[in-house]
Amino acid sequence: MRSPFRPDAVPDAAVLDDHKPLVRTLERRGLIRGGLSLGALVMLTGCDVKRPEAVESALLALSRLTDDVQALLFNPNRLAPTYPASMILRPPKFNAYYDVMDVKPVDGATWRLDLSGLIADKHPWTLSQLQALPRSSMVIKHICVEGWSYIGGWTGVPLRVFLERVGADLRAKYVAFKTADDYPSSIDMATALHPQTLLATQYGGDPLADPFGYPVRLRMATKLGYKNPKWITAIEVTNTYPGGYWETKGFSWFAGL
Ligand SMILES: Nc1nc2c(c(=O)[nH]1)N[C@H]1C(S)=C(S)[C@@H](COP(=O)(O)O)O[C@H]1N2
Ligand SMILES: [Mo]
Repeated sequence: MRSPFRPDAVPDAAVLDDHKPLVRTLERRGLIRGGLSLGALVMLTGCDVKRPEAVESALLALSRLTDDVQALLFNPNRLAPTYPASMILRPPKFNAYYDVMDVKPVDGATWRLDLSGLIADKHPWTLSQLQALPRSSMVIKHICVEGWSYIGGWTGVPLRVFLERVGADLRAKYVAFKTADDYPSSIDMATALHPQTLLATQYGGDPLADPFGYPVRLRMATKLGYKNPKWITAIEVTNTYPGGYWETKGFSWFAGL
């Protein structure tokens, strides 16, 4: 690594040409966007572009730093916009890292929610136990990075209520989720405690349909679509950065307001 912001670290035109494939790879992986020049890349990372691994790990470190700054700026009291119930789209739009035909429904009767990490009472929860907790509803916009959005109506126990109930350490940094389809995900504690963060069990007043996460999915008004895991099977409270399915592929971890 060279020290950042050294003008002599900017490579000449020939080197730039040589490394167009690197820039394209980084773009494809979502680490940089919009034809950022290689010179800018060197300025940003302080790295020798002849070592793609160094550039990539520096960009990942930079993106983690951005996550931390965004988490600091997160206002726990600011509410995302909500909409009238008449705007709820039925049925909602589907997305996953595979086709809707390949959704494997979860059996709500045998489903258990496993708990681990910094939680006092780690007993697994059944669906009826979860449904007996106080509920809250919200009509919010779902925004997917693939370029579409819809207004949806979600009901479930606020994650804060659940975390308090099981004696989670609310000073821990992360809440991590596992899902039935192997789509790990995680959020910062401030977002976990935000009033518009629900363990949703209903859409538009009905139980979630299979494609949308039955029996339980995370639904947050303050974050992009991919941060909302469906078919949750386990929750962990931890101080160790857990990452997530798209985050490991270079997408922003914070990804929210
Ligand atoms: N378990 C799981 N959760 C997931 C995904 C997934 O592939 N698996 N995709 C995410 C993405 S990219 C989006 S946009 C939303 C889509 O949720 P929806 O089908 O309810 O619109 O779910 C998110 N949660
Ligand atoms: Mo998405």
